[in-house]
Amino acid sequence: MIKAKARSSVVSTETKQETAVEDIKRKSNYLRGEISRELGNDVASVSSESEQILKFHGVYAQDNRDVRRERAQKGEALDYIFMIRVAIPGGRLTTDQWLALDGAATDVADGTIRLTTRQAVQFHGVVKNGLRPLARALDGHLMTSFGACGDVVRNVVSCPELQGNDADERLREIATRLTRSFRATTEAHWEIFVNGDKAVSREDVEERPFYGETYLPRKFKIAVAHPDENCVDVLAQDVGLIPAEHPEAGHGFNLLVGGGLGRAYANPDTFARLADPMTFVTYDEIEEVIAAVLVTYREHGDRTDRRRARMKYVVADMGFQQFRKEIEVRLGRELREPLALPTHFDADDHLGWRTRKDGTHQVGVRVSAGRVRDEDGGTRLRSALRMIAQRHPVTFFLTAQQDIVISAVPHDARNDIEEILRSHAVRPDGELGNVERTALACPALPTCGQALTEAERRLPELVGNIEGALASRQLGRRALQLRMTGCPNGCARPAVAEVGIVGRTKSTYDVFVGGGTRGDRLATLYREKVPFDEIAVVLGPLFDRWEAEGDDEESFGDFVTRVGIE
Ligand code: SRM
Ligand code: SF4
Repeated sequence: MIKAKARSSVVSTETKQETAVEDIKRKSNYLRGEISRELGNDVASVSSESEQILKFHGVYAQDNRDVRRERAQKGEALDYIFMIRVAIPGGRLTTDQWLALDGAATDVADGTIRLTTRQAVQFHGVVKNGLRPLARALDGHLMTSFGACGDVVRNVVSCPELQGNDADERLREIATRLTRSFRATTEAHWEIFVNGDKAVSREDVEERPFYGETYLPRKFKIAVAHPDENCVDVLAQDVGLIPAEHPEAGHGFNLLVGGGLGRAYANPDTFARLADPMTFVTYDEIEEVIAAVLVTYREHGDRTDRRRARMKYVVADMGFQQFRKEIEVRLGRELREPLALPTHFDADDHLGWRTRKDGTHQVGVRVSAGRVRDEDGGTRLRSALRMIAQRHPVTFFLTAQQDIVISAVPHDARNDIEEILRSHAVRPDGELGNVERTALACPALPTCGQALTEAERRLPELVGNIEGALASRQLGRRALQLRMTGCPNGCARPAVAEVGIVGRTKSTYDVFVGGGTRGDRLATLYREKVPFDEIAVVLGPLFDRWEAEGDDEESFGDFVTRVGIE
């Protein structure tokens, strides 16, 4: 059990009332609540209390927003569906696990597998009586949705190159290790979803000290970057870890705290924030220091306003130096100074064929907006991945760019995998457009209850418009990082993108520019409330200047930051 002392040097004077969610958590008997009973009834939806607790189990209550109006006009109830997010530490999957996910997509979901920006997997369109069979299928293949959502440490993200690293087992296993160390210990999920209802009233569970009966004020995100590249957006995390070697302490990690990208229009006191480097930790110290961060967050996070409950606000409100001191008080010792951050940190897209040090091969495959499916008359990626998993004992890595890397490919399997991809119309990376290659979009409509606008469904069109605008200016060969979301929660991380398109009203978007592939700079608001069809047009003057004044090697984000935007 990880211990962190519950003492604090800062006393809160807040007397505002806690949100209703806190009471729901407290009364849930460690995440049980009434879920078991409600899963057994014949109502298509669940109560609002169960909706909150279900999130900890990786389950989101949604409705199909495409048919909302039509059903309301007919006086019909909403079309209730559930989204299930499966936590995949470091995005690593065996072929057996992939085939189980593929089967579930047909058996209980809408026929698609959605790869997320945090290397997890989502199923959409699941009906209530599909939840238990899905949980059991996952459990049977050593996977779970438990802890993929909710006010806990979420799926731990890690660069696929670290995960596939044969030289250092500690780095290879780091995401799994941190997942185990910070996963809630309640047995609720297995009782309710997997093994039956045998211990619903049990109250003697010992939960982790940094969770307790109300868990964290909000979600908490950890990512482990590669020492040389930032495909995981390590500065956007509550805790970011970058492998490094300390002159005296040896191998370990630079540990950063206080990142987060979500904002809310309704609350102007919300903002995106990049993490600050806090200290260097050795392998032996990681859990102890993160546990101290979690206890500090648990005590100081704002439980009166969920929009302002993330740890970045604790760090910002307390001040980074005071926050750091707070951790030292809890640990009872001084923290080491952090080391300098890497300078060459451009994100690797991990696409295309590469030969690994051990002589095996890997191929990174682009998955548009992370949606693995078979398109009518188009790319049949789902069938291709199924066939590869059935024929070859490779390893799959999901990336934080919503893509998939087929790794550990023996030399004699390479041709067959190439042929499978080709015959299913999966385009090789060399044929991808320069914007298409790294563009991200969140699911948004019709499943996301928070979406103001479209994102995933209109990404291909937006990519086409922007690639067209670049091509018309001799910029067609230049890469540009585009990220699009249906609201300012920022699930596809537009706040650190070269071009971030963020849903603002039902039919307009805010346009941000100036982030970049190093992920070390926040984008700036360039134009507000732009209709979809005008997005590429309003970017035109910036593209003109980039073409005329930019250096050949200068990225769009670096250029607009250097010259400033108007
Ligand atoms: Fe997210 C909420 C999808 C990564 C910030 N996110 C949601 C929900 C669950 C909507 C909801 O609360 O009802 C979305 C589900 C929609 C659907 O129909 O599937 C959703 N978020 C996603 C995913 C699937 C987007 C994707 O395109 O892949 C990503 C799943 C990650 C995972 O596997 O765990 C996803 N979300 C992110 C990220 C990026 C990241 O973590 O690297 C962010 C910004 C970073 C951050 O957390 O600051 C992000 N999501 C949010 C927020 C804003 C939280 C805040 O600070 O206020 C919300 C709103 C909320 O939690 O209430 C949110
Ligand atoms: Fe939904 Fe907004 Fe996240 Fe998109 S960014 S998935 S619209 S919460």
